Amino acid sequence: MTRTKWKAASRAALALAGAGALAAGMALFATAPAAAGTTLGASAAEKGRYFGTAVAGFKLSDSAYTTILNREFNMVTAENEMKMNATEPQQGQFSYGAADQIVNHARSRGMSVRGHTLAWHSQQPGWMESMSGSALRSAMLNHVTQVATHFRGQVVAWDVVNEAFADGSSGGRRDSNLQRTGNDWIEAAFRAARAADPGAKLCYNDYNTDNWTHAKTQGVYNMVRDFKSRGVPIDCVGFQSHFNNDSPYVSNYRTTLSSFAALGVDVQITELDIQGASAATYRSVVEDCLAVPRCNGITVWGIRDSDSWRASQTPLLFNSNGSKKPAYDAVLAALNNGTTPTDPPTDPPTDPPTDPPTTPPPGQGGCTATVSVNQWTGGFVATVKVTAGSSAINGWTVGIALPSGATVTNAWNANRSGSTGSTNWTNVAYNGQVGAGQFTEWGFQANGTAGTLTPTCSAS
Ligand code: 9MR
Repeated sequence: MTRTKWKAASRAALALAGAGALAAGMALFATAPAAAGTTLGASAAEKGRYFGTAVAGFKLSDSAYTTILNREFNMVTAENEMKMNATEPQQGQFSYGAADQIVNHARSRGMSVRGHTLAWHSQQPGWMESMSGSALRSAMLNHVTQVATHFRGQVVAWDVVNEAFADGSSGGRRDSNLQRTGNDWIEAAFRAARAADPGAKLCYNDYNTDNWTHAKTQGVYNMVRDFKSRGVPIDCVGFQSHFNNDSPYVSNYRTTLSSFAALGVDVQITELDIQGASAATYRSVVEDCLAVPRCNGITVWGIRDSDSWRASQTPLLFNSNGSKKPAYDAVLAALNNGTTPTDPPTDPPTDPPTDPPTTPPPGQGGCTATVSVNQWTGGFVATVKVTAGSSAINGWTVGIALPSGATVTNAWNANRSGSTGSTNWTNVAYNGQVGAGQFTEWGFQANGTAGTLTPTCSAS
């Protein structure tokens, strides 16, 4: 909690105490600031974000590795196991064992999963590398459909298309067998992914798109703007953010993140590593994400330096022996916002609640819930945003009355009671703690018609 937030929380607590409404949980809150998170995942969750890592399936038998993974992270990306060559090694023969192992490891421990990746010019299976034209287009779309269907409901976001733009000054597409099937291959992939898993956020993911002035960044930006204007189903943009001496962190990174977010997409830092692991640079990256409300999470590309694809650059948060590096401390502090010199511009208003004294607000500063619906004939996906009020909350309950004929079939990032009529939803382990003014998102899929949904929210 920042000093500003703590002051606001104290004032709110005192106001309520004066009204004789001191709840048991509030007594704790009034005497000490809410504990800062002590792990990356918990601290990110307090800011309504996640903190993830790439996981290599064969390392899940290494207990030093899984100890850190299970303790620190609440989002997982399969480093290689969901790529096209891993999931469809022979055309039409799908192989999910290695990916399922990672997904099960993560989800059974309350972590979420980012899917990486459905369509890419690299790491294609041999049979696909030698294909072209309409046969390749069909094979690619079938791959997207099959894989997204297999993981439907288990993956919160997909890198639908990876690295489709060219390096250098052109700002255009990269040449590849997929690109040669027609410029619309990317939007075709997104439409197939949406149809197969309407509940997953669909992202475009790339590297060297961090510098706002680079042609490649502008090329991706123009594509996303075009997709949004034409209704192509894109929800998010992933910035790999592999920073090194040739492609360093730049101070306009925050401008890049906020400019993309202004197009109406979420932004995520998907493969972060920094040559030499400068603590100051890691801190800047985290601060930049926290300053952009739609930057909803950060994933580092591996746990220990020895796990990195660029191990000799020692770019990660843990030494090869598993100990925390100074960069780890900087990231945790930035997430907790404890030592940052200035508060990020997203701080909520500091006024105490204005409820009349006879109506104690729920929880501490309470919460609000809003819902957005993506309706199609016969079904819909509802994305629900829970925003904490003037104080941090430790848990939330959302009530949603569904119209007759609507039946929930699937949900993510929330526990559910009821699937028709009055439904009640509570936080899962990793998204109950939401900082003052911050938010977390979850959702569900249902048959039928949503109509107008009016959620209620109460905090604990
Ligand atoms: O870290 C991955 C490494 O184990 C693989 O050998 C490599 C093969 O292409 O892919 C690495 O991950 C890449 C990711 O999938 C996409 N962005 C760049 C990553 C680093 O190369």
